[in-house]
Amino acid sequence: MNETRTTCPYCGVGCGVVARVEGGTVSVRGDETHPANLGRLCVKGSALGETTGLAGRLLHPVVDGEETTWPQALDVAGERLREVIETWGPQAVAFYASGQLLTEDYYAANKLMKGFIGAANIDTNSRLCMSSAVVGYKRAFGEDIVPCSYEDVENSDLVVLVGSNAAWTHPVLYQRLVKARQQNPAMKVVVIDPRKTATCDIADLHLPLLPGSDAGLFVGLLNMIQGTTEWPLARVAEFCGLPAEEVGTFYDWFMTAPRAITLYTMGINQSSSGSDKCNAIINVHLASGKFARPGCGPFSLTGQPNAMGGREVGGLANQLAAHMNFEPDDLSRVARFWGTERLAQTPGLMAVELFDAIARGEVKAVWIMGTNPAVSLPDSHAVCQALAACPLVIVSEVMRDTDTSRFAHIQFPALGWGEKNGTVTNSERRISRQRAFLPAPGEARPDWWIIAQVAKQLGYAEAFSWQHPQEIFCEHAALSAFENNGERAFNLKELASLSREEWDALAPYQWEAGDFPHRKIIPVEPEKHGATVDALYPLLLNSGRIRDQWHTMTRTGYVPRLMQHMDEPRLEIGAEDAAHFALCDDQLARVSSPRGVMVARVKINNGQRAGELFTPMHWNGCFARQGKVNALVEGRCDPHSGQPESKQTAVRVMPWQPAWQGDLYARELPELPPSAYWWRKAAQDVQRMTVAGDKSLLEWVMAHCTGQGWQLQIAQTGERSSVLAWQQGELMLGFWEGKTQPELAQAFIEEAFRTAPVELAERHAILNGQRPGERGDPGRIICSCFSVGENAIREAIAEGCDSAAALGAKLRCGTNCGSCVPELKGLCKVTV
Ligand SMILES: Nc1nc2c(c(=O)[nH]1)N[C@H]1C(S)=C(S)[C@@H](COP(=O)(O)OP(=O)(O)OC[C@H]3O[C@@H](n4cnc5c(=O)[nH]c(N)nc54)[C@H](O)[C@@H]3O)O[C@H]1N2
Ligand SMILES: Nc1nc2c(c(=O)[nH]1)N[C@H]1C(S)=C(S)[C@@H](COP(=O)(O)OP(=O)(O)OC[C@H]3O[C@@H](n4cnc5c(=O)[nH]c(N)nc54)[C@H](O)[C@@H]3O)O[C@H]1N2
Ligand code: SF4
Ligand SMILES: [Mo]
Repeated sequence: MNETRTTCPYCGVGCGVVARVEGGTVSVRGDETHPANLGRLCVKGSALGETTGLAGRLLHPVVDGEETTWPQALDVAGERLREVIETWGPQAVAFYASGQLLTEDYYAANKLMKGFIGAANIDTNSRLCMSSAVVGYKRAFGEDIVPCSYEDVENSDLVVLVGSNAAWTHPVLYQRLVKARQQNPAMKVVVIDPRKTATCDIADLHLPLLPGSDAGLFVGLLNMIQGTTEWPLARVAEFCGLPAEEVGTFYDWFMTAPRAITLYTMGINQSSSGSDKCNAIINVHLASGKFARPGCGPFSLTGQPNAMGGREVGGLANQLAAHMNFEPDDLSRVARFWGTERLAQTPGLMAVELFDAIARGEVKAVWIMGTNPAVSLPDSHAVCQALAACPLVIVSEVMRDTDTSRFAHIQFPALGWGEKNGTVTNSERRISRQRAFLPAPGEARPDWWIIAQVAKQLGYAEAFSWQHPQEIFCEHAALSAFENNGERAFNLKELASLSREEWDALAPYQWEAGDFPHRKIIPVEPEKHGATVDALYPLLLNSGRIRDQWHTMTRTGYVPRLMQHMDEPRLEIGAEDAAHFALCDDQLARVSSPRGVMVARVKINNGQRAGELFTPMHWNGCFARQGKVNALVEGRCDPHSGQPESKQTAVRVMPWQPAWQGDLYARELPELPPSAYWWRKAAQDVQRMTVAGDKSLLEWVMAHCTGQGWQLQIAQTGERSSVLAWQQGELMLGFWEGKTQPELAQAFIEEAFRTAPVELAERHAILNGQRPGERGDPGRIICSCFSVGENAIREAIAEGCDSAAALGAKLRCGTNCGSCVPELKGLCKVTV
């Protein structure tokens, strides 16, 4: 049977996926045999089949905007890189890589940069993600070792989630927790997050602490464990803005629970004192003995599918390779192993520094692989300016058009998920295979191959002569074991001599964490965030993830099913703040900081603390005009880890009432005039944008359609206008605008684009945007798995369904991946 066992390319849970190709369509299901998920998948994982199409893919090398051949592109890349190195030295070159590369790709990039180009300027998007966690572990254990497994989460008495919205970001692990808690009623769950998130759904206690104040909470707990008095309850309560009783309850639970585990992610790491916060968490586990035994420990969850693999190969600028550092013995060992005399001797530039160095003209060539820094780095206007001024920008990508690739001089087409072949390591140190089950499209090539080819161009053919990823993996494993007499826990000796067949068949493999011979409590002086809130910028903007999108949306943003839950950047704000700043639900607002501005639609949410806003990190220049939160975020970093404080930015907010708003559907989206704001939305078999502006778009749309030779059909009633453009009975474009957002029957309109010719009688209804005699709008889609909208859910509640389970029985919502269950419960509460 045509089935392949592989691994999900999204979050660090690292679920096993069984992919099946039948007649050109890909379907997936959870792999029952994979220890990370035992058959489960979340919404994103189960929609993987819908992301394997080739629309928008980069399928050929591109040099200076022109498609070209591989030999030509490699020649040019080699020549231009050589010129920079010869003129300016190796420090003028940098790689910016990604926790989404496979271990083999990552190893190759690290070896080329540090080992042969001879500078350590290779950093990765993991700097923005878990570099603080790495510093925390290294300071505490002497090595970057995650001391927990998923089973520990299930077998604990107290599960503390800090700065983690796992219900949406590590959904399958969260579902394992939900189940474990059902089976063990004595288990308690504490969620520590300024916002009330979907993760709070199962919380026995939610501590909505002041942003950035987590270290105070954990230092206070350490004080209690150690019996010292510097941080008594009252001081902690004040520092964290929490009621003392609630802090006391948390401390009691922690002290008395036989086993406790703390899961932490971006609310901790993405902070100007993130490393200290990680140690504050690790400290309480070390001091209480809730460590290195089942159900216990400080568990930093990795975000990306291979963030951990990146740490293993040494993909950060301040690591060497295989858990070795820039120290004399390590340097000598790695140089001998790689057979190089050019090994970089000192750490390189970290992400934010790296882009500053590009801006200053010190780094003259940057090769970006598997990440989209024009969107995801803080202060993105400055990042874009740096890229625009950089003499050589090379981008390895799967997509043709991204915010970053718009600056590329050379674009290398990489193989994507389902096509590439290698390994990834998940949050619990488990190495799994990503296997190819689709043919390589166009001229796309594996990232490791591209790196090896460029290495050859630079004269290092011998060290990069691999023919297959298994050879790279075995070399990496051998390096981890090389002269390793037990001083490095990371040791893949057992895997170093796998044959190609054995590597290909490799079952999920968890490496041993060891017994932590070095355990150090690191003194922490709690600090808050570094953002300055004042009269001009009175609010704190928090940013993070939504349930169904992945990062900069290059893969998830084009899938209709994954856009249903939230199809525009929303600005979440509490009701009182909304009233104070004259904002209504669903209205547009401008949010600005001294760095930049974004436009988002207001969503009143009383889960937000007063003075605080939340908006997704995902939207960018391919999906909206001014929807990018990092335009506002400052590049303020942790001094030890270099990780930016992406979670706290001082901003102000103003309502924006555009003169008109509308929806545009077209077979191909036109480029709108600069006066128009737009949000690109995934739709079935047609392109869609919501638009708004101070000047009506009607005339512009009509002129555009006439210019194409299409026939127009126009309606204007009161403040509403609509235009349909026809070509031989086929609908080419539809545009609806009004003072407020027109309500349209989306499915009906999509269907019209699939029908040819459209009956004359139907056309009037289409012009109205409504299916005759039917209520058009299903409401916001809550359950993405079964496309169940809010309207149907509210109706069912009105008819007597009073729980998520009852809704599931009637409408199926929430019965597959379970991610929407918190929202279903929320609707039951509100509506009843
Ligand atoms: N759906 C989806 N899942 C993903 C991803 C995705 O793009 N989409 N990306 C993956 C990646 S790479 C990562 S790194 C993970 C991230 O996973 P998470 O860290 O769970 O996700 P975020 O939404 O970035 O942030 C988590 C929470 O931190 C809270 N927070 C903000 N400030 C503070 C604070 O001062 N203290 C505390 N305690 N909390 C605070 C925010 O309110 C937010 O709810 O998700 C992974 N999973
Ligand atoms: N304000 C704010 N900013 C943030 C965050 C936040 O919470 N708030 N979170 C930060 C975090 S934790 C992270 S991890 C980053 C994520 O930010 P990015 O890494 O910039 O986001 P992605 O969209 O995952 O970028 C991956 C790119 O690689 C491409 N790609 C996919 N597969 C392959 C492949 O096999 N090979 C190659 N060569 N390319 C491929 C994709 O099309 C995409 O363009 O964002 C960070 N930025
Ligand atoms: S939980 Fe993470 S790894 Fe598992 S299916 Fe969802 S996105 Fe993929
Ligand atoms: Mo991340």
